[in-house]
Amino acid sequence: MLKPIMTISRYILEQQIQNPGATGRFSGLLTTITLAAKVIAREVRKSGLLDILGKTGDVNVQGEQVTKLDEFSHKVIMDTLGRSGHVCALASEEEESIIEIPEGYPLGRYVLLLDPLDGSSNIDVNVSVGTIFSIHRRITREGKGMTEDFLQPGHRQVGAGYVVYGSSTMMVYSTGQGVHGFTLDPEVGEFLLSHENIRMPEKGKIYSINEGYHDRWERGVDEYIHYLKREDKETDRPYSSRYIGTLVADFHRTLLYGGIFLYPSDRKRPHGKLRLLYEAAPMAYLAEQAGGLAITGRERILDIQPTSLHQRIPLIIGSRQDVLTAEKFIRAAS
Ligand code: P6P
Repeated sequence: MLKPIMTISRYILEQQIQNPGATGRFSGLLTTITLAAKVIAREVRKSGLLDILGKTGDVNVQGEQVTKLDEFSHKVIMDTLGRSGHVCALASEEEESIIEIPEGYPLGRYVLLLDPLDGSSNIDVNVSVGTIFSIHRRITREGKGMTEDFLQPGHRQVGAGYVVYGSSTMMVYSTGQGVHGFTLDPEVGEFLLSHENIRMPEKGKIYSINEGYHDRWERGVDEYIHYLKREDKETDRPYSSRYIGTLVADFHRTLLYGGIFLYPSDRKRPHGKLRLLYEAAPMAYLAEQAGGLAITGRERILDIQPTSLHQRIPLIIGSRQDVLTAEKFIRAAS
């Protein structure tokens, strides 16, 4: 029996129909993001065959080596979304300041924040990478978007999602009505609904953290990770350890299988490594929409009032019970 074919474009429209006040602009923005994702997916899939692997020799605002695929993904998104008429400005991990819409193009009522290619250092060894996006309604009244349109707490996002370029290409997003996953069928050239209403398990059996930084961890994190490693049948311990080193891939596994991902603050990085606006906040939005939690270790990610575009934040995210246990260890030790 053939499953009904539900494309992401049709799903977005069906969600819009359920929202009587919708104008279709937000649907248009989401659909344009799927176009950019398809173009990036095509290049990622062929990257081993094209002169698109490796580094450009440039360093981005984060002080990180820019890969050719970073640059390509950034350009694709700027070209498609920048001229879509849906946004009044964009912000990208690859650019120091916000990106204005080219002269002559209409300004939309949303702003879009992106990590165009998360985990790009993994691309040369064929490990999953991803694109992360976050959407806010503009707060300035008119004209070009301003930085203040971007510095909004995560709970005000109107949409967020990611694309994971792995064994298959999947797009996962939420607009506040649950979390839904779509798998790209390259022959059809469409993202097809494959995971409707994803719910994160209440508790998992996998923890994900870069153990190489063990000596830098604060005591509460150290004690929590040791707790997960101790044998205890009652509480399903020890947990398994999985760490891919690409946030999108580590989060995608946590979303589907449950468990916990941690990139905590440590002695070397008192604010952690991950960026609040276009990494932690969109993932926190998805986690909570799927029944999970996301904290810094002491406060809810979605409550944080951003102070700068590229600010870093500690991230502890995953199954509700696991995140609450981690928070208990961290609070008890501080
Ligand atoms: P580390 C990739 O560079 C990234 O920004 C995230 O995708 C990932 O979770 C993290 O950094 C990995 O950092 O320090 O463990 O290599």
